[in-house]
Amino acid sequence: MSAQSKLLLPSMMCADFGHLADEVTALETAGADGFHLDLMDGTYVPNYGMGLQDIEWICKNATVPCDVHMMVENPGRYVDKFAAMGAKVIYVHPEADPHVARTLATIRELGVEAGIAINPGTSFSAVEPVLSLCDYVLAMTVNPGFAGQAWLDFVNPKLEQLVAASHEGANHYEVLVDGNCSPERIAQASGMGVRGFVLGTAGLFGRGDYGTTMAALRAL
Ligand code: S6P
Ligand code: MG
Repeated sequence: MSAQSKLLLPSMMCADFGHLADEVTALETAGADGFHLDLMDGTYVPNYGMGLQDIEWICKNATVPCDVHMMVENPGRYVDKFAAMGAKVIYVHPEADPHVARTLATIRELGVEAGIAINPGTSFSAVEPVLSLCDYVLAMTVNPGFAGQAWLDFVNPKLEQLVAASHEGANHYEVLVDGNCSPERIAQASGMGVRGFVLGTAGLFGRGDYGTTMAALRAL
């Protein structure tokens, strides 16, 4: 696998919104490589979050890059909003977008890195045609919409396929995982060549000091 260090990305829907500014500072001090910001429309996934104002505030005030994970129908309608907010990466779900190739191209034209987020039930072959349009691939190991779910083991072979194809032919993307990134799962997926991890309740929040926790995850 790559000798590059892991990307550790706290999922801010799991943060304490009563102290958002303090959370951002504490996580940056603890060594976060970026922030993962989830957008949910109550239609594509059965949940709502995060507020546009929250996403904008974090994008504009964080000193590390921000990724926006759009769990919404027809995400192409809104990518310009997140580009204007300063997102470094925008992820869209191909399952939610009838013209995902166009949306990925638009994201890049807006000067943002493009990514797809892939549901557990979506196969490697279903996304293979658009992989060359991606800078990042976010493999979901839980069904999107909620924190605190169990890792779905049937996704593991797809992680290996995505890593194997990541620098083949016209492809140049990094593979990240979203969902139940516990220390054990991070160790397992790192061994497969997965580069980055979205940290929610399984790996970071509610587990004591952020710095100690993140240092332990980085050392795995
Ligand atoms: C929800 C979202 C995720 C969660 C993250 C929570 O589907 O896309 O980013 O915030 O998966 O992590 P955990 O460790 O609670 O499963
Ligand atoms: Mg997410």
